[in-house]
Amino acid sequence: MSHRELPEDFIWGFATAAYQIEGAIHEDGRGESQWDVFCNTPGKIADKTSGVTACDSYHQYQQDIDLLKSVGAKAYRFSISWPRIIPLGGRDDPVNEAGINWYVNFVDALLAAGIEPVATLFHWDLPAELNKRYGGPLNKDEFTADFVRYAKVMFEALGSKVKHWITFNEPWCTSILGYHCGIHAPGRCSDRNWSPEGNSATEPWIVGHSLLVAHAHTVKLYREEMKPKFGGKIGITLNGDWVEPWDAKDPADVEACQRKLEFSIAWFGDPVYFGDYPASIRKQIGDRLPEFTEEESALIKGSNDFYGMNHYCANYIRHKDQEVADEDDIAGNLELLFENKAGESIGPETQSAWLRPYAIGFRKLLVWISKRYDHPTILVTENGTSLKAENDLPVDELLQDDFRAWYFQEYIGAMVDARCLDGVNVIGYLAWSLLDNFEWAEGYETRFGVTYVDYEHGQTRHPKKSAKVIGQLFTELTNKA
Ligand code: GBH
Repeated sequence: MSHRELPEDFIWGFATAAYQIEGAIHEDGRGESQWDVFCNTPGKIADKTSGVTACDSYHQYQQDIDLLKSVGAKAYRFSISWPRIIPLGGRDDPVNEAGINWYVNFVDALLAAGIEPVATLFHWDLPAELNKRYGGPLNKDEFTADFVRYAKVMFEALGSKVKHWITFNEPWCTSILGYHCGIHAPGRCSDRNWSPEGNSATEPWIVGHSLLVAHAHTVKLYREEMKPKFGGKIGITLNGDWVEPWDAKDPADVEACQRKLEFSIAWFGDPVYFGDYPASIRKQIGDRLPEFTEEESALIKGSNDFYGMNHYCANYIRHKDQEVADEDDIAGNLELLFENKAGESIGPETQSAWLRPYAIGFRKLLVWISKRYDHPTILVTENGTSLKAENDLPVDELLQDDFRAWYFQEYIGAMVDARCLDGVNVIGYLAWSLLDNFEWAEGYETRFGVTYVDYEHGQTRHPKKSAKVIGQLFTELTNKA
């Protein structure tokens, strides 16, 4: 294939997540989510908001589908709210038919519009009851059994309609943000000024382990019971940013870059493709890192039909001189910086403190993943940006989001290069996000949508320039026969 073309069946579209867009948290028998609890805890969400209404997509889903159609999108990634399906969460708890029906209707509406559904089973909204009962993913066996049962219920309801399934969205975020920094639900960490409970040195590693084991058992079930009947594919979505050395001439910084990729990506990727954790993590974390039993290791190895890739930005990495890493270090004993030794910035500021665009990093990371895991099929499940102070703009200016349009042009271009020039097997791309939405601890002040959502006037939707730009780009890229 020559430069700058994508196949006609390239899966492109947009992504969202249930808690960030649905609202309607008390409707149709939905149970309590750990994010309801976290948002109700004073001091946790920047603008003191929650997902109580969000984008109201529970009611306005047809508008969402119309938006997708209007730009020509081929696919839509959404997540399923576990507490809508099994309000208390557990394997012996009642299933809520009304919750299941909502997703069945929604998927039927997507299919009627000619849009392929990509479903995520877990985008962070754990039924709150499971934390109370046994600590959620801190308890591997209970969590795995409950998650597999929930997955089975959804496979049975949607197995004939949904052909791409994602077990967990960004296990790194669940583990680190939820149990190390405590800035996401359930908000646990060692800092007693922030959380009454938690241990930042041990719990993230336990939680990550549980998620991997639950993923493996869910994939086994899908492959045994669903695949023969319906075909379809299943994988896990991992987040990961690119890295450049602070001092490219210092081998310790170059080495630290690899370590950073291993601590953020290979922590989950290596078990999924090789059956065990990277040596660098084992070395630093020692016996705080759980071990896979032989059975678990065999089960988890090879448990991706495709690699779900979320990617946003890049950092400069500088090694630390201290020999022994701090006990609560989770990055690989190094510093993340926005400037290199020469004082050059990695990319422009956005509204998100962690996000600096650096599009060539996307291409480099696609190649890195492709090499490390022997050319897996990659589905980009998220990529996007916020804009500095976008929320303060008058609406007419906000709709002209040139910066976001530029970001997507650069990043999609980098992906096309990775596919066409480097031979990376990327089969799809889902932009984050279809809508401005509840940006977790940052509330609604940070917008990631290609659609402006007017929270003050009935959550009405107004497409931004970037929506059209993405539509045009993919239409061109996929139409060159
Ligand atoms: C995605 O995560 C989420 O899947 C999505 O729900 C969210 O809305 C979207 O990004 C935009 O944020 O706080 O300095 O430790 C993105 C991956 C990785 C980005 C961790 C924030 C936090 C770094 N995230 N990162 S820090």
